Amino acid sequence: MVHWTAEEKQIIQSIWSRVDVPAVGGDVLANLLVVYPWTQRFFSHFGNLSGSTAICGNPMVKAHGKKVLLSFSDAIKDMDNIKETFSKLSELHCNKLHVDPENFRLLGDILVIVLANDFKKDFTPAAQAAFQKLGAVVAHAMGRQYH
Ligand code: HNI
Repeated sequence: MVHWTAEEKQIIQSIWSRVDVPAVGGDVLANLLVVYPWTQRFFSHFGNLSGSTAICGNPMVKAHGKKVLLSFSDAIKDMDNIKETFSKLSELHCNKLHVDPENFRLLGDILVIVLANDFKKDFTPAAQAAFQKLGAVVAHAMGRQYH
């Protein structure tokens, strides 16, 4: 089981309490689609994804990004049970959506970049390390039902 120090939990929870989940979720997914364009193939039913302006303004991208980030909120509420929190979603992404688990790691990295940009100096090196770890733990949990 992953061990979280009291400090890591505190840093993550205090930053997260200030995160605008719908806005950051939209930004994270939009950035993923712009920076790693091969991820667009999973979202061809989302309408216009031709270029960064279209992606960033696409309401389906915003709505879906919010959904994804709400799962991170669930993980943060119960940091010692992240595997269980993601077991159904892992199954869905493996069996139905066929998303390569490497993409989960990319999404976690983008989340760190978006938070660093939003929080500036408040996103300390310790906060960066804690969120990097959270991204890795979530990616691992999301990849668990793959076979
Ligand atoms: Ni993901 C649906 C959470 C990464 C492609 N995804 C969801 C849903 C949640 C979710 C929640 C909605 C499920 C439902 O409707 O029951 N996704 C997460 C989380 C991560 C993640 C927590 C990362 C850690 N998903 C990704 C990545 C991709 C991805 C990296 C592709 C590159 N997800 C999808 C697709 C759907 C999806 C595709 C279905 C979208 C739809 O509405 O058609």
